[in-house]
Amino acid sequence: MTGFKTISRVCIVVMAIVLLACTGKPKPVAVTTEVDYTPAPLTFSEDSAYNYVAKQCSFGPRTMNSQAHQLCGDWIAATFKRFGLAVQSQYADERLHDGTKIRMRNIIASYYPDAKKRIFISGHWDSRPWADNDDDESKHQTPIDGANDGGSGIAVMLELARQLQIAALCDTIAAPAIGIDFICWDAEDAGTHGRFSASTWCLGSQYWAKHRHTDDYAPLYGINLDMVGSANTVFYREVVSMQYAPTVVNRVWQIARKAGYGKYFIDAEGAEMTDDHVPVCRSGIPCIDIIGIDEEQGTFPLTWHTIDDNIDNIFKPTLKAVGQTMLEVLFN
Ligand code: AHN
Ligand code: ZN
Repeated sequence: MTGFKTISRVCIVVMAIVLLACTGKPKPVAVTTEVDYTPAPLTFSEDSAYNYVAKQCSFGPRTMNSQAHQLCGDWIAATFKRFGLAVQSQYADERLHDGTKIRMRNIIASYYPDAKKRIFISGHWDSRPWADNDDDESKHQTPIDGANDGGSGIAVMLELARQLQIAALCDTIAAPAIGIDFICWDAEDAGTHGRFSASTWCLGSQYWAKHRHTDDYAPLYGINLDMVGSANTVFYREVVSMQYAPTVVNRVWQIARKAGYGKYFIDAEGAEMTDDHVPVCRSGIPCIDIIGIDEEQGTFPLTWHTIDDNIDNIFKPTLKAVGQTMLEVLFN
């Protein structure tokens, strides 16, 4: 009897802790060292970014080995080139967890390629081949457009590149004096479809972490963007980012707040993510992950890995909040 009581009491305590952990608001974190901040001399266009999402979706789902994937990759590379950046593609042969042979293509676009002092912004450009989180089970084998999951991060990077070209061409604007690389990861989103296995995700960034696109590449830090274009979306200070790059997280979140986007960039710790920043951090470059979370559910955005992750569910104010914050970071 006593034994049973003890066990049930332990169970209740454990359940209470689990419940608290699940339902409790994320832990607030203390804001450390203040950062200097001067508003950027340029305005990020959320309309332009939105159009870049739409364009990517127009090719069809950018799943590995598809024609849409190849054509969209060519368009991404050509667009960065059109904005005056030096573009290279890193190809590699790999296999998905189900054995499918794939040809990966990481696309790297460099602003001020000769600068020694550099940072990078990244995001994945492939889209998931299965809508396996859709309520409708008949859709679980259908590829997704990945407007938010994939498309949004690339769209923000393209618009940043366009803004950098404006800065470079405009006499009255001092363009950033650091090198900036935009890294488009491939094969992020074809991970386990069933039992979760971290190593089956983020194949492009895993490959790059072992084979950087230039031998002596040593950026100060990286910022990865993932699902930055849905409605009701906020960003928490992600666990791995806080472990490997706390000063970068602090800097970005503070700049966001000063630029007026504090309601998107929440000063609280979020969950630990399996994402493209992880292999980068483990390879010795501090990298943070700005990853969208549904503000009410505390989960991934509601269209995540569903067929509803399409252009109709892209929300310009979220693109603006992230894009303008990145522009402020580049100019500060
Ligand atoms: C997982 O889904 C396991 N991790 C988040 C990485 C991701 C997938 N981002 C977008 N899709
Ligand atoms: Zn995904």
